Amino acid sequence: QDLFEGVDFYQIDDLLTEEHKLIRSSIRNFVKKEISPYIEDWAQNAHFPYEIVKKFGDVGAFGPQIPAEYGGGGLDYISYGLIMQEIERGDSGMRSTASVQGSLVMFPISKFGSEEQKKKFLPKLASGEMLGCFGLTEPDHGSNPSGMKTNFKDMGDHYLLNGAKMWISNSPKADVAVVWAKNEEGRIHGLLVERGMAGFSAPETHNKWSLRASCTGELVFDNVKVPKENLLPGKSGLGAPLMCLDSARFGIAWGAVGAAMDCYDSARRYAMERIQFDKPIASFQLIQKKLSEMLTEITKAQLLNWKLGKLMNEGKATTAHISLAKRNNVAMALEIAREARQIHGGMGITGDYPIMRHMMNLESVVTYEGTHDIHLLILGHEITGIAAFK
Ligand code: TGC
Ligand code: FAD
Repeated sequence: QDLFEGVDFYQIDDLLTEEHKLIRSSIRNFVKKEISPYIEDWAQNAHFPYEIVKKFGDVGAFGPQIPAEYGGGGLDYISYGLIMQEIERGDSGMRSTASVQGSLVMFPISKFGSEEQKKKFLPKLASGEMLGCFGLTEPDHGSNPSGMKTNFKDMGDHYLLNGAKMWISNSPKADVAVVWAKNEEGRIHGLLVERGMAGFSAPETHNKWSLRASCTGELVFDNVKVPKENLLPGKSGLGAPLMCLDSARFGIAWGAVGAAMDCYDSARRYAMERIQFDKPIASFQLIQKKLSEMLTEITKAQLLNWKLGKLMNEGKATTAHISLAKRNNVAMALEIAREARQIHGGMGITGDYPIMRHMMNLESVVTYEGTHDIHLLILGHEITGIAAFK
């Protein structure tokens, strides 16, 4: 049974509007009803529950921060963050499905798409009638996407796309893929590649120990004829996908707090109930230390997120601001998951508690959307003006 009520030690709720709290409570209820009762089974069975896509659309989880004009939610970034936080409290893989759709598929179409592309794709992506994915990473180019090999040639009346992407969330089930590829001059552009185009396939990646309820796959392009009207006209260069990542990484900074809260909540309950040496284990100082540190770190991360949300709303957030929060909060959540696992003792490795699932999920979250160390180097670049990546 999902008894979670939220973590708000510093009355951070006072910083939220009534609308923020309403949105959070509607998504919290959604997670209690539609995700928490089933997630352990889905994850154990490596099952992506495709029916969740329509349900996410109905509850407004797809593109809440996208302008309302084409079906987005028209909400601010704090609302978006709260939605990601609540979904990831349920499961990081479920949050992946929602954040890829909103920040990595709807965002680029909304920012860089033509009027026709917006009309064709955004309402269906928002409602969950369509699922999308985002193809940047390649087998040989993960942290360094600028080296990508996927390319397209101008054939007069269409483009010819070749190459492959790897580790793509949602790809096996996606109706449309936002694919980043180089033209003949080596300039990166976004192309909308649709399911069913000849030469395009999206095989699933199996045997993951992490994000087991999310479907991950490849994108393979073998002489795919892409209509010219499927090129995103509004922006080219690596800056275009990196702008999308700013939005998605922001959502992850909030999502990680959700996963951390769930681990903390479960550990606190368990510590109060589990008797050893004739006392609840919560009586022991070492357990109290773990719980106190968890609450401290969650509270710090909540404040970080709230202020980052304000900066996003004001258009003042930089990539480095976002890197700091994504890096800090995901590492914090992973540490809390590990400590919570200790508090649960042997029970912590079972599916009776959410801990091990969160812990394994967070091993992906700490790597995708820029690894822990890449975000450190983004901050190092900001501090010194020297890019240490290359
Ligand atoms: P760099 O030289 O720094 O930048 C290239 C060009 O982009 C411009 N730029 C930006 N523009 C807009 N917004 C931003 N945030 C921007 N950041 C950079 C920059 O000004 C430059 O423009 P120009 O005109 O001079 O060309 O690029 P670099 O090649 O040195 O790379 C920097 C680095 C390493 C930080 C970057 O490549 C990086 O972030 N790497 C990590 C890759 C990554 O995060 N991949 C994520 C893939 S998607 C994913 O994981 C989804 S998981 C989703 C889920 O399931 O939830
Ligand atoms: P690498 O880049 O090979 O890095 C390996 C190690 O080397 C890391 O520790 C890294 O920090 C370190 N390293 C690399 N360069 C440097 C450097 N200059 N200095 C110091 N250390 C360095 N991608 C998408 O495009 N779309 C998706 O939807 C998507 N979903 C994903 C879902 C899952 C489950 C996973 C696991 C990944 C997903 N990714 C996606 C890919 C993800 O973004 C990449 O895994 C990530 O960017 C790292 O790339 P890589 O795995 O190739 O690791």
